[in-house]
Amino acid sequence: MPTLALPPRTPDADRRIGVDPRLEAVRTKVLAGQRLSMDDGRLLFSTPDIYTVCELADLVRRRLHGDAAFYNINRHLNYSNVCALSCKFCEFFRKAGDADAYTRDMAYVREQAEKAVEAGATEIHSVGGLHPTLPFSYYIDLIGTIRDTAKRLGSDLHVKAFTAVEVVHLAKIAKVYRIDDRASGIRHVLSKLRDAGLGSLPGGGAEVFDDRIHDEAFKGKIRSDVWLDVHRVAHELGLNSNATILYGHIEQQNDRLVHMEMLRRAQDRALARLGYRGTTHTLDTTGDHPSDHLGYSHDEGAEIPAITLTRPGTDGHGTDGHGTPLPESFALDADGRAKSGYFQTIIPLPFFPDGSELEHLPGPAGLENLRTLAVARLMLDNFPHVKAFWIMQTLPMAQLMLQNGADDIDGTVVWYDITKVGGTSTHQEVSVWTLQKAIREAGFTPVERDTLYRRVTRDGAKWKPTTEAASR
Ligand code: V47
Repeated sequence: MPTLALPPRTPDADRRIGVDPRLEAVRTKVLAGQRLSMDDGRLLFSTPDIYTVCELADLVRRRLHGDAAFYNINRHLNYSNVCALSCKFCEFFRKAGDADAYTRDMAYVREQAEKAVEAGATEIHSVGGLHPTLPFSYYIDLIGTIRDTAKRLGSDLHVKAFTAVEVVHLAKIAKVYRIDDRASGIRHVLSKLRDAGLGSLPGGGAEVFDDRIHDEAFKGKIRSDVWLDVHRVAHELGLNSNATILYGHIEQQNDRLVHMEMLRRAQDRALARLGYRGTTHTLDTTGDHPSDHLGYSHDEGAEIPAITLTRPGTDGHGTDGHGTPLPESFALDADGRAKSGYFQTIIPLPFFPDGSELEHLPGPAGLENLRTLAVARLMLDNFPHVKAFWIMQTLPMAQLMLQNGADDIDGTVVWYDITKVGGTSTHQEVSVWTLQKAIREAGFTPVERDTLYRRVTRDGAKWKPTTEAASR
């Protein structure tokens, strides 16, 4: 029998909704571009005044991106659903020998890459289960096949592939993973993948950074400290990455805030590594978990620079043609290339219980989704982008989210196996026209981006990124 508790109702949910005067202090900070504390975050989650929360998130979003809203033309390629793990929340995994287990060969990968190029895609997003027997060379071939196919057809495809848990699995397969020095094994594998043509890491597998919840719902998956290590090493190697948060299952709202704080801190470090300076800031851990939950136990409470991208004055200069800012941290280096090695976007993922072992849970609904995204925009002041992944949020909800903190809705996708919203089909494709229409209807200007958020100019299926600057 399930023993997991339902998430609590939003406190004060019965009260009539008016302007919450307690949010004035948060507004003052947001207007001044100051970093919000964990207590501010708790208020943003608990106040009945969701309108003000959303208004503030929209203010920050517009400060960064004006009326631009990003989408891309992409394809998801799940190379295998065979997985050594059996996470309770996952409906995707199969065991080898199951009737619907699959592992794609290179002929299939080539065919998908050809179709992607024909459709004008700029990106292939490829993840899969932790396959127990595929050799490391398979993953190198996967990347090489996609890249070579695109090149042969006179185009380019960015390969965004492998969540942190897969990277650790690959290090184990390649026999370079050592518990007492995990960074070197991770670095070895990521260097090989990068040399083969890997362009960036997707944000999956983070779930929620709490060891207790991890052990309950995601047992066997890497914990937060390892997930953060993988992304840190990727950043050190110059690979950008994304981050997700999976919410609305057995976690509490405070767990989401701890997750955001840990990501914010990791991003401070990534940006500092790239040479950007912030204001000195002591981590606010009041009432949170013990230090090991924060992933960086060795410097708990230490002063670290807070690098805030959302302060006033980021607007109105260095514009991208839409009167919107290019924060200094995304300026070009001496070679005219965008500096790389940081988190690009946070992607809040609402939990879908259907088909998983947690099917008895209700999953989050609309307002909770909207609020979580808005809080992410406000707390993650050093993340340039917030993505409303339309596949999981639905397109109408993604439109609302554009008005409440999000600046990106992801792409054309085509096949998506991990969750199936409102049905059983993995074919979940929208046309560029539909994405643009949704963005326009929400009051924004659609901007096609590549994986690294550079604006795309194109002539039919042929495309190239703008060379002058990364788009924040
Ligand atoms: O890591 C799995 C989540 C993630 C369920 O980086 C579920 O641009 C809800 O990370 N209900 C994979 N979520 C998806 C992902 C992603 C998606 C789009 C763009 C990017 C990016 C990354 O999906 C997994 C897990 O957290 N997930 N099962 C479920 N039942």
